[in-house]
Amino acid sequence: MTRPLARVGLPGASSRNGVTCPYCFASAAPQRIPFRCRGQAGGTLGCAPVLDERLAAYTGSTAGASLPPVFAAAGRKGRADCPACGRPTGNRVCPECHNPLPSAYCDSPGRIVALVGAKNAGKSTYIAVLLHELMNRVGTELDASLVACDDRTIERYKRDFARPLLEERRLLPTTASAATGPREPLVYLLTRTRRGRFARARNDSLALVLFDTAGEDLRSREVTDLHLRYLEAADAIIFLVDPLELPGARGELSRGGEVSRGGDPPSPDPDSEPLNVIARVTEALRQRHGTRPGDPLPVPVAVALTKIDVLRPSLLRQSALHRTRSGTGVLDLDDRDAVDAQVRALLHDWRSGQLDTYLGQQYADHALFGLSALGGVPEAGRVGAGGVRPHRAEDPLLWLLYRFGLLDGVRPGGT
Ligand SMILES: Nc1nc2c(ncn2[C@@H]2O[C@H](COP(=O)(O)OP(=O)(O)O)[C@@H](O)[C@H]2O)c(=O)[nH]1
Ligand SMILES: [Mg+2]
Ligand SMILES: [Zn+2]
Ligand SMILES: [Zn+2]
Repeated sequence: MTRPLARVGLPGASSRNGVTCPYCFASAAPQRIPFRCRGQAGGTLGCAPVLDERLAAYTGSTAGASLPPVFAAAGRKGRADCPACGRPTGNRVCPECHNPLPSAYCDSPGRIVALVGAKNAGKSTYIAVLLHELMNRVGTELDASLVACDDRTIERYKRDFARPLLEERRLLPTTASAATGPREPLVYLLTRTRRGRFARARNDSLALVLFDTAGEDLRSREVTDLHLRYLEAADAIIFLVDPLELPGARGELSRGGEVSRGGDPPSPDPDSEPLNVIARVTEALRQRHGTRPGDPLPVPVAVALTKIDVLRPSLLRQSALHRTRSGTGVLDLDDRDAVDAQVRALLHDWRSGQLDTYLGQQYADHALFGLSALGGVPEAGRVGAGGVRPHRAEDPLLWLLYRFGLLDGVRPGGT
């Protein structure tokens, strides 16, 4: 059913003592992370830019790779003086690929969230909408900032995600295969300020590393090692499932849902079946964790049914999925349980209970979600008339924040 993955011999990838680079997934001991001179930023007389060959090799282009030099130094409190110009800097970079490593990330490493799903599951749309929600409504609610870690992420988010979908309301083009498409992830740092019991504010950070990769690519030999390393390095997974791909779900579609499929036959490719995609990811994770096949993996997995707007209204009425999330700045655990139970019931009704069973066997902790990134059925390649109106898109991330101790859980029912 699943095919064995080529073993990726990346020294250090399995070590969790160091900082894992969210770009190339190399691991470095915190004291061995080099610095980049601040150069002439802020009108100081620092070093002039030079071509950074490691960064150019990573991005595959010399554009944007002329930067002040990188130097190794022990540093003190995350700062060091450039040996060439003497100016202090706090900018740190990955020793392998020279991409920036934000200091908040170096201080609290080990929280890489990976997003996975078969082709057409709704990944690109979800990335566009989730990031927008985090930068706006949800970010405000959580007292959290979402900051791109590099300029390429800012540009690509605008050009490939936000502008077409959110401004021009066009559906996003199908993601190119990893063999030809962009091989770089979008990298963000989500930082949340929390006030502790003794009123001391503390910032906690999480790296959101989003590869817009088709799950099918994971099977093929031409896929870059990078994608396997990505999965191996993940500390949490958001797994997106298109309910229209589940065998028993078709009867539950509202008419609009059927129209939106455009009469497409279901995908004949067994590699894009949700269970097979998650099984390939599971194998990659096992490589890193070195667990025995019978032992559950410690990585939390959020499994979300996307496009729930296509389900018949009668199915959603009075359901937990249909409600809007309650609570602000906290995770409502009663609501979480209700949604989890409802999605589990749907999976079983749709002859997809195996997916739930498999996850329960393989992972110590998995949670089920239902969401809609668009909030309505698209028509003729465009977002529906009401615009993009996400429903519960942030839920999987809130749960992961809760699991990482960045968000409190409450039971309004009081149990
Ligand atoms: N009804 C509905 N359709 C969606 C939603 N999100 C995505 N889609 C549809 O699913 C298609 C594939 O989405 P996309 O994000 O490109 O999937 P990817 O291949 O996983 O990146 C889109 O073109 C839309 O037609 C949603 O929230 N609701
Ligand atoms: Mg895509
Ligand atoms: Zn790196
Ligand atoms: Zn310098």
